[in-house]
Amino acid sequence: MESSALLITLRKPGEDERAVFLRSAEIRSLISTLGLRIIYSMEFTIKERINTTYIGKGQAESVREAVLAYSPDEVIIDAFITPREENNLERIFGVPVSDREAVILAIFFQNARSREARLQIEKAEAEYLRPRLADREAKLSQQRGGVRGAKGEGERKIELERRRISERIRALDREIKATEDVRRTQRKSRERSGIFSFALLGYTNAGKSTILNALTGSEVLAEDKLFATLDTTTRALKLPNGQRVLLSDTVGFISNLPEGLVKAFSSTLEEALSADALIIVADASHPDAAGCLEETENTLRNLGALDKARILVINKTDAIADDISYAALKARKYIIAETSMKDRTGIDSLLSAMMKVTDEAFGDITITAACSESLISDLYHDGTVKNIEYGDGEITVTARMRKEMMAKYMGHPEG
Ligand SMILES: Nc1nc2c(ncn2[C@@H]2O[C@H](COP(=O)(O)OP(=O)(O)OP(=O)(O)O)[C@@H](O)[C@H]2O)c(=O)[nH]1
Ligand SMILES: [Mg+2]
Repeated sequence: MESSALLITLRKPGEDERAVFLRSAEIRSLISTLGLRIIYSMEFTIKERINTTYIGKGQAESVREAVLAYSPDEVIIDAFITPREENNLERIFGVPVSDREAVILAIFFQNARSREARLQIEKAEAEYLRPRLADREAKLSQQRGGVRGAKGEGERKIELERRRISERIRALDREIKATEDVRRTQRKSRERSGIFSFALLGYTNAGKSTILNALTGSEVLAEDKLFATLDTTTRALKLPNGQRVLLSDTVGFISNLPEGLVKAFSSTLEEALSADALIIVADASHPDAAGCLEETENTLRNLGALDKARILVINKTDAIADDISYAALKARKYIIAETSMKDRTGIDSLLSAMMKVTDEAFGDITITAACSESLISDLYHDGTVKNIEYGDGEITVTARMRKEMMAKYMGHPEG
């Protein structure tokens, strides 16, 4: 049977209705991605965070009454609460309490398929749990009152448990590092190959995996679920002008992604961010498409990745939700392609945008030299040879290569 939850959403006094609505819609879709049914929801206005319970005493009391009336399996509060607040609320409500971080962690856990994603999420979860155990320990020692020195049975158990978690985190770190090393080596060899690479990035559920699949004929899992993708997948494709490029799909963004998860998935993202150019996907069917794009841009800016060549794909144009948001997307200073993967429209404009970006990064170079000169073999290595003419002991080669590779040929005849 599906589990049920009582949802608590919060607002600040005088807060904009739209912001409250959007936040509520987001936590609801996170909860439904988890497969939980919301049987009752309550919204509280919070002037200031109340020490030890986050929400006010009267508010907590009314939640307790609702819990008695509706018997949810748990209470979810759309906030980041401290372990201590969580404990206190659990005591008042009599059922487990989860915050926004716990919900997102649970989704990541549910969706982790690869070994690396599983290791990363296990680490994030262990780190989430560790201070929570510490707090339970503090509570126990309070209960022990004035007795100092001798440790209670419960406390010893928690200490053991904490040590076990710390050891597990260290072991996970080692395993994660090993998988990262493998990936880094693969990435290095891809980079050495000189093939131009694009990374698909954007808010979760925007359609990144669907676009990867459509462009490369892959079958990466794409579904109407938040955080369906947790790994970076890279595929090759040939643009209509014959240029071979790589395309990577990766984990999506969301507003207020818990710090632990950002850290856990930073190496996965790092791989995507090493691409030569970004394809940022916006979801026109999202009621706050422009806000989601801003969130994505801010995240990328913080990661130092917003100065690369970039394309904005406005996807799901078959289901535009908000005209103002849509207009705000179109006003962005990007190379823009509008697509509907559902109607299969706009794929050509995306491919054209990709060719425009690669055209800017590549150029043709022609070199005439003796056949035996190493420059000629370098040319084969650094670029794609387009034309060869044989002369008297000489050879004239035209190759297409990245502009930044051309420097060493400059100054050479016809170089
Ligand atoms: N209506 C409509 N739905 C689309 C379109 N493109 C993708 N979708 C649907 O949107 C949902 C999410 O697509 P994904 O490709 O999984 O999105 P994603 O960006 O990879 O999402 P995460 O991996 O969860 O971050 C799926 O149900 C797709 O079928 C589109 O153009 N129009
Ligand atoms: Mg995906």
